[in-house]
Formats: sequence, C-alpha cells, structure tokens
Amino acid sequence: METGHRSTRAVNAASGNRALSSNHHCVLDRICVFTAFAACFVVSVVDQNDHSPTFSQEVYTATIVENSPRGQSLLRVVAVDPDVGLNAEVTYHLQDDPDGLLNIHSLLGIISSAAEFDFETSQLVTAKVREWD
Ligand SMILES: [Ca+2]
Ligand SMILES: [Ca+2]
Repeated sequence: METGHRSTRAVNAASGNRALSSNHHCVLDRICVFTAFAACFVVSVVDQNDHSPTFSQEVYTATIVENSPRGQSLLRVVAVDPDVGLNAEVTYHLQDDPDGLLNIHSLLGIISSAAEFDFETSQLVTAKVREWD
C-alpha cells in the first residue's frame, strides 16, 4: 500500500512540468493518489449567502459644531460579511432619522450631516443604521 507522500512524488515525476503549470494541477497532484486501479475526484465548494454582515462596533459616536454647513462627514460605520464576492457585499441604510438630519453613503457607510445643527434646539442626535447583504 502506498503512502500519500510516496504517491505525490510519483505523480509529480510522471507529470513533469505539468504539475507546475497551474494551481489546479498542483492541488490535484497533492491530493490525488493515482494508481492503475484508482481514479481521483475533486469537489469544489461554492459559497452561499449564508452569513449576515455584522458591525465592527455597536455604538459609533461623533461630534459636530453647531451651524456647520451640511454635508460634513461625521463618522463611518463598517460591517463585515464573512461570505465571498457578491455574497459579502454590504449596503447601509439609515433608520430612525425622522428629522432627516443625516445622510449615509450606502456603499461606504459614511454618515454626514444633511442639515445645519442648532445646539439650542438639540444637543444630541441619534439614528440607527441597518446593513443589507
Ligand atoms: Ca452575506
Ligand atoms: Ca457563505
């Protein structure tokens, strides 16, 4: 009975430079044990959108000086999705901003002021951000 180590060397020797021509062949050569009476197969696992993004922090804070012109960048929220490719793309949406005081860049998560803030009217503005994948 051959060991995996000995078989790998045999495959590499038999295939010559072919094993170095692509990563696929390298993987096959490492994994497969070829004999006269055996075949090899590889199953590729494809990602599914089975994870939701999670924010890097539960609470983000920022300060702004009253009467600053609108459009001031205040903070950036970041959510990470452990899936791959399109399944890992995250978009951001504001929730609970009834006065429309804030804007959010849906792809970058940058929150900016949508109005001039007045300290005498309100000293604290809160909102929630929802992520979607
Ligand atoms: Ca996902
Ligand atoms: Ca996944």
